[in-house]
Amino acid sequence: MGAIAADVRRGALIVLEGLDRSGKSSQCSRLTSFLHTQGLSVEAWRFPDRSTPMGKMISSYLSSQMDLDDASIHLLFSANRWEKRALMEAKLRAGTTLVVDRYSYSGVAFSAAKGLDLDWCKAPEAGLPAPDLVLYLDISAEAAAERGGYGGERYEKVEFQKKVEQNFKSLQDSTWQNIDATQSIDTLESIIRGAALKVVNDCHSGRELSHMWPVEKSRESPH
Ligand code: NYM
Ligand code: MG
Repeated sequence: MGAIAADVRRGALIVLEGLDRSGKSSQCSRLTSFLHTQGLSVEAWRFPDRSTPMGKMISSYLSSQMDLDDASIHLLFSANRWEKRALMEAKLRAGTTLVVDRYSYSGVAFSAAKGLDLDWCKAPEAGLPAPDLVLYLDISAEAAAERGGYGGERYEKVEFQKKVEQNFKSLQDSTWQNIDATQSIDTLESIIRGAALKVVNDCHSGRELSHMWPVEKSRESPH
């Protein structure tokens, strides 16, 4: 075998996606604690990462303190992932599993819901580390809205979220697992644990880190 062992037992990139109020944040913290109890090196991340200067601009845009051109804020969300790329890759290759609350799929689904071209929205994401597993917490926009209402940020409106939902569904690829998010929190947690352990194991066994966008199974067909 080769002498380069850098990718041996690398961590997994696990992303949770879904509409606002779909339960992603709770499940991300539950999953992170669980993986930690399994003796794994794991960190919880989220996008947008509001702690950086770019993230602070995004945050003021979301709270409507600042207006930005639709294309421009789209690129800013993407740049907020790119500024974390080197660190993400370094952590993964060093064996840390990352549990990430939203990623490129949110980036495309929300911006395209404003009318921007879907393929144009995907372009700046190409080359970022690709998730090994995307857990999509599937809930209708109406059911999500009934969960104690929205927080008042931009995009938190049923009509808009319906478009986001359609876009999410058109972005599904072979790394996705759809999970009915209307199930109980504990049921969801156990489904998510199982899926996560499996992918962590795959990554430990040599599954290579790939980059956005994952090749869709249908496009691999010889026809
Ligand atoms: N959002 C999130 C985007 O529009 N583009 C992106 O690239 C990402 C990561 O930001 N309504 C939207 C989705 C959410 C909002 O996210 C804030 P959160 O998870 O509610 O903090
Ligand atoms: Mg939100």
